Amino acid sequence: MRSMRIVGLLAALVLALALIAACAPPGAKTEGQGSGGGGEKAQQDVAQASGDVCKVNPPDLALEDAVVGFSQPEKEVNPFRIAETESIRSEAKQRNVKLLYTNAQSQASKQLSDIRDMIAQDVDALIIAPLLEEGLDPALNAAKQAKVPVFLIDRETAGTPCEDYITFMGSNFFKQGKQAADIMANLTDEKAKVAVLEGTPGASVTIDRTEGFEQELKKYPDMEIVASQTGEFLRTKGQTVMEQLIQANPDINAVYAENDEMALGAIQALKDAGKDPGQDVKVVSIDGTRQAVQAIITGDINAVIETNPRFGPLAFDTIEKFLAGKPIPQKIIVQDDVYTPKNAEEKLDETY
Ligand code: GZL
Repeated sequence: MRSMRIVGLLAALVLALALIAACAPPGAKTEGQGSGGGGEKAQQDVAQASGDVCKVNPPDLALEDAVVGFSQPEKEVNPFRIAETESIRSEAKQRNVKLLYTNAQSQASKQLSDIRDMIAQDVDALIIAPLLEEGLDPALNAAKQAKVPVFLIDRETAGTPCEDYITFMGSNFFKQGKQAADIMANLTDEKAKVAVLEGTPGASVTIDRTEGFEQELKKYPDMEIVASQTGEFLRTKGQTVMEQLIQANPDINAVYAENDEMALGAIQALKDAGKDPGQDVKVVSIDGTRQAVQAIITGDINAVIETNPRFGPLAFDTIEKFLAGKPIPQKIIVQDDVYTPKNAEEKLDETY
C-alpha cells in the first residue's frame, strides 16, 4: 500500500515538472540548462546586466514584423567573425526576422556608409559591432535622426546609452586583460619578459585588453613587458611581428596575444626561431577558437580566455524586449570561460 502511494507521488512530481517546463517562455533556460558543458555553445550566458535602464518609447512594432540591420566590422577570415555572423543570421532566420547584413571589411569609413545605407533602406533596428572606439558618431546620429534604435554588440564605441544606442552587449575586455596577466604570472613563477601582440589600434577591445594586462602586471615586480606591437588581430601579421620581436628580444619567455589568430601566428614564428611555444615561451591568448584550444591540447598554447561571439540569441532577445517596452540595462556583460590543459579536451566541442 505504501509503495503504491510513493509511485503515485512520483508520477505527480513528474507531471508537475513537465507542466513547468512547458510553460517556460521560449528561449528561457530551465534550471541546470546552461550553455556550458558538452556540445556547441549555441548562445551566451549573461554574467552581469548593469546601468540604468533606458526609458525610450519603442516603436509600435513586433519583432517578427521588423527589418533588422547587422553591421559586421571585420573581414570574415577570423573564426570569431564567422561565428558571430552565423549566430546573428541563424537567430534571425529562426525568428523569421528580415535581416540586412553588411561587412565593413575592417574599414571604418565603410562601416559608416554601411550603416547609413541600411538606414536608407528603412531598417527598424540596428545591431552594430563597432570597428573602432571613436568615429561612429555620424552613423549613430543618422540612426537617432531616423529614430532607429541601435544595439551594440561585441565592442563598445563613444556615445551615450539611451541616446546614441540602447545597450552594449559583450565581454569585459579589461577583466580579460587582467586574467591574462594573472595566468601568465602563474605560468612563469612571476618572472617574465613579455611580448604583447595587440589588436587593432583604436578598437575598444584593444584598449581594454591592453590596459587590463598592463595594470595587473604591476602586481608582479619581476614581470616586464619588453615589447608591445599590434598584429591587427590577424594571423599573418601576428607571425611577422613575432618574428621581429623575437629577433630584437631573444630572451622573451612569455607572449600575451590579444586574440587567437595572432597567437597561432606567433607560435609558428616561435617554432621557426627554434623556440618551444608553451614550454620555454609561455603563450596566453583570448577568444576560444577551435584551433587555439586544440593548440592547448598539443601544448603550444598554455591558456585561452574565451570571448563568446554567438550574440544572436541575446541580441534578438534584447531587441524583442525593447520593442515590448521592457526595461533594457545599458550594459549586458556576457559570461566567458577559460580554457586550460585541464579542460581543453572536454570543452573542445564548445569552441568555434
Ligand atoms: C572581441 C572582438 C575581437 C576578437 C578578435 O569581442 O571584437 O575582434 O577578440 C576580433 O578575434 O578580431
